[in-house]
Amino acid sequence: MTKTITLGQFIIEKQADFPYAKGELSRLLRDIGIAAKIVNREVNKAGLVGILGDNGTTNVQGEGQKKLDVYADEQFISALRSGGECCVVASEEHDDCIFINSEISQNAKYIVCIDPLDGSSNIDVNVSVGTIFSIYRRTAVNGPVQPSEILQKGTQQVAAGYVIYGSSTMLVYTTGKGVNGFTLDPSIGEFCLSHPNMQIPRIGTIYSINEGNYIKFPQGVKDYIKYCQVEDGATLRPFTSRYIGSMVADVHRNLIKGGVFLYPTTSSHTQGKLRLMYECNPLALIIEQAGGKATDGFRRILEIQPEDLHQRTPIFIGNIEMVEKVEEFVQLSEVEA
Ligand code: P6P
Repeated sequence: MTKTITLGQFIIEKQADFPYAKGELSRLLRDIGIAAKIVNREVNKAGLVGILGDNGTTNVQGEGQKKLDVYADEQFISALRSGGECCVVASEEHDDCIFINSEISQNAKYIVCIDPLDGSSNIDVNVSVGTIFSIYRRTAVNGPVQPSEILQKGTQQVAAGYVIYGSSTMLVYTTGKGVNGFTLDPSIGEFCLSHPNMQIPRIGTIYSINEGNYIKFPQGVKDYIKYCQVEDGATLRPFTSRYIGSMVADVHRNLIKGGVFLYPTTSSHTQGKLRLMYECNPLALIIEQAGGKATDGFRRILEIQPEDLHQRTPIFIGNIEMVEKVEEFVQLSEVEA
């Protein structure tokens, strides 16, 4: 019988990885874990209480907000506000950053970018949804937080993670020293270590893309999709197509089984659809830490210098070998264009 290690115990044990840490990051991760359990409770009973359906409002993206979108956003912001370790929250659900100017947060040194409930269009049909978070340290020692402190490259993240509300609820995170996964045990209300030191399989045979957009894709992506479908035993093709439409779920599956997730530019999303700060950067850090790769077809996602809080980027993320094959097609078609 292996010893049960809870998320809280694990965070404290790993605190030694950061000799100068005084526990603030540990407490911040704990606060996020608590909010995740509260959101999980509502997601799991969404069909039973009046929390399904539209909220009748739209977010900064102009997307209709689901009641659970708003609920999740409120819960994570409340946990970060009361935890005292976070000075700014940038949420998908808000146009501008939320500055936390409370007495307990006056010396807070962390900035959190969050997508409180990603894939929420799937909620009403009982498909996995997720929370994605990214944590940066302030670059100034004190004084009001400047925009440059918020728009940091993904390489500057001190931690990143996601929660997937699926057949079980898992919290997966990294502080730059490997990736660990925790499964929520409802009988004790704790996230317990279930996937230590996660590594993406070196070989992948799953490609994940919304092929309904095929005619809108760049030629290189079209060529890659056809490459996946060609019979070639030596390269394990044809690959399997799997697309959930919830980025956390698609990336999590590939982390476990191997594969590549693609959300390229399209004629209707000329910069890509997925957001850099609170979707692509955190998932890119996790996948890189798990031995994979994440690019926009030309550049490492984590090296993109953000210009705007809600900016979008194309993303190809998964096994190194599969991502590099996508890059090959994308870059070749650029040269030929
Ligand atoms: P499409 C969900 O709305 C989301 O932001 C991601 O979770 C998901 O990967 C993507 O959009 C799905 O987009 O255009 O395929 O419906």
